[in-house]
Amino acid sequence: MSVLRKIIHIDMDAFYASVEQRDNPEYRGKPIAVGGSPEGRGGVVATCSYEARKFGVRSAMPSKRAMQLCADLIFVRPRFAAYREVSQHVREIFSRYTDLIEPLSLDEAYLDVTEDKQNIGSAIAIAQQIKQAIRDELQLTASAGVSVNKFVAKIASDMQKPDGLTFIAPSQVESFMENLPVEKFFGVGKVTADKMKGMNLFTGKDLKRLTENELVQHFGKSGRFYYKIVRGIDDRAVEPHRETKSVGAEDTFAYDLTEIEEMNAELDKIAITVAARLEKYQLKGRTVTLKIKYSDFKQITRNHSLPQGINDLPTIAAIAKQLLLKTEPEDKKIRLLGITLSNFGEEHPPETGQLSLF
Ligand code: DCP
Ligand code: MG
Repeated sequence: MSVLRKIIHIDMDAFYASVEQRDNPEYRGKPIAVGGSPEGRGGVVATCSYEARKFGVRSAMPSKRAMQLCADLIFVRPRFAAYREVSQHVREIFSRYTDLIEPLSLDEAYLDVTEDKQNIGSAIAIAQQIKQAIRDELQLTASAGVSVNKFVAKIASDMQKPDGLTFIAPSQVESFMENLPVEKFFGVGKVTADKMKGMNLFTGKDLKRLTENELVQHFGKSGRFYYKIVRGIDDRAVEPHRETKSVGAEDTFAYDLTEIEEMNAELDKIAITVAARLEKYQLKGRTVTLKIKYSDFKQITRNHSLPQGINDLPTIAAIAKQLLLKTEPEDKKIRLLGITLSNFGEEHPPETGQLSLF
């Protein structure tokens, strides 16, 4: 039998906004939004302080809408270099306890502390120490989730934000999963959630009534994952060297699309999500891939590569629409569209005076 693992998920609180409030005392206690100003073209909020969240302001919200919700909102230009520096320091703190660190973005990582470097033994104690070090050394707060697998640890870290620490004991995992609303399940988007609710499936407990075959029948390949996860089984390892190879988003439509205008409008929406994710991961991709699934489930992809990496919304949306035009789009009904960016590697070899190592 395998040993139960000890997994921690750490996520910084209101990350960009907290760094700005730390470095600019005049912003403390005030509603601030980091990201595009309402005057700027296509500005969206990257994130906002907890003071701004009270008004309903959220990540990825158009800045104009944010201003309507909170008239006193202060817009702050992002300083990515500062966020990267904090992120590196936080990772250095993690490495005092384990080398099994899987960063998901600048402000988020999984840690496997089943065996820790300092023989502390308690994952809760390690999470407390990490939070304390982040507070002492960086004057910032983070929230932690502690459990036996990645899935539960990640949901747990979000439960008592900000400055939270949530432990889900092995004996609680099963009931925790039973009480979880279906939209919290990994990979369940709006369309799938609505479909589940239409079948009277609202929580993990409801999903548990279905056999694995039934879940696959209704929800495709993901059904297999739902079957396991709802029973608290998530064997995914914490992978320290996993590189992000692609960033994308897709949408399945409640009804099939037949008009090019509708398709373009959907691509504009999907491009917003993709651009926000690229921003979050601080990546620029040189290849844009459009994915189309037709009403007969046949799927095609088309891609276009550029000499330089891009991450801006207008370019992503424009290329996706050009790719769509090459597919004679109005010939067949479309049920899903997706946009992915990849090819993130260095455009030029880094300019260092060092000898190449290979
Ligand atoms: N981010 C972004 N665009 C988004 C979402 C996030 O640019 N659509 C950036 C800004 C965030 C950072 O990534 O500060 C981390 O994202 P989180 O989702 O963890 O959000 P926060 O850390 O800001 O808030 P929370 O306290 O809810 O974790
Ligand atoms: Mg965060």
